Amino acid sequence: MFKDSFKYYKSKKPPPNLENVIDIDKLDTTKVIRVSNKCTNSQDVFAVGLKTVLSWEIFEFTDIPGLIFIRNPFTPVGQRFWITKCLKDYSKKPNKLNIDVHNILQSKETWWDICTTNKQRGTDLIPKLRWATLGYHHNWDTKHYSEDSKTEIPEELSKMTKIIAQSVGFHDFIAEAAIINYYRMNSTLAGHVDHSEVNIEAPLISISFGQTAIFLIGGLSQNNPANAIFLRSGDVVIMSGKSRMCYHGVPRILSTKNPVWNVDDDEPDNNIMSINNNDWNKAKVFITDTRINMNVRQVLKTGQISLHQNF
Ligand SMILES: O=C(O)CCC(=O)C(=O)O
Repeated sequence: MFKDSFKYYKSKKPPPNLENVIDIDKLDTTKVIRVSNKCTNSQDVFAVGLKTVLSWEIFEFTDIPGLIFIRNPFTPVGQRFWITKCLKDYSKKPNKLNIDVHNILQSKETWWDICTTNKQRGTDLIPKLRWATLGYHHNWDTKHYSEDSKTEIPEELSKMTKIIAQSVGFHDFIAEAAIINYYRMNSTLAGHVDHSEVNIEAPLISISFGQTAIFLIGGLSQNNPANAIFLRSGDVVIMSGKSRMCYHGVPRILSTKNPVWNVDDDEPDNNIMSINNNDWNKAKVFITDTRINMNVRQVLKTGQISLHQNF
């Protein structure tokens, strides 16, 4: 059962045995099959931090229909760009943050500014940021989206996720809502199903950066058994088809021994992606004990223009 596996992988004493966690690097062909890249538009990849499309390694899980895994398609500078974006830019207005309700920040203050300039307040504030919502803001209580609670999805995020969706055959994907999840080393995310979107035929794109997660995915009911999968920095999981409605969660964060974001770049011309070195030097410190997950969804059906329109 999902709950039992969650408890097992979350346990500190005794710690879990990780030998059954699916590791894409081991290329176990009983668990995953390689699939081809369906993206025909490969021009814009470097501008959004992705490696050349031809080099991507894409897999489908044999036991989990519709669950697709792209093994880190990001360049090292791409990783640095997205990590900095999530920490510095996506953690401020107009996006909504879990800490908004606590009125910890004064109106002009941002989480990033306080955490990077005020040691005393930063120590307390860093672990408090748990999520930011972009686009249609997910309402955690009602689990409904609303036209009254919506801001722009950043253009770079739309472009990057469109290329990823195309690569796995979803050519109409539009990013309309995103949750940026910030995990500390002791954070977990309880099992749940993402069913708020009107369009559940559209895939959900989940991108991981920083420290490694054990991602747990079960079946349509909590009573089904679950599979555990390592998600490392840059890895992309696409929940489509039957897997789109499966229980999933994150019972554990593990320290990575391979900080791929620090590697020198060997891709051509990444100048188009601008990251300020000063910002990166600060973000680099955060990411040593943080995991970030960008969880991007299409809300509306193709052709639907608002939630008010019946479709
Ligand atoms: O952090 C993850 O890998 C999963 C996040 C998630 O399931 C969600 O935001 O709904």
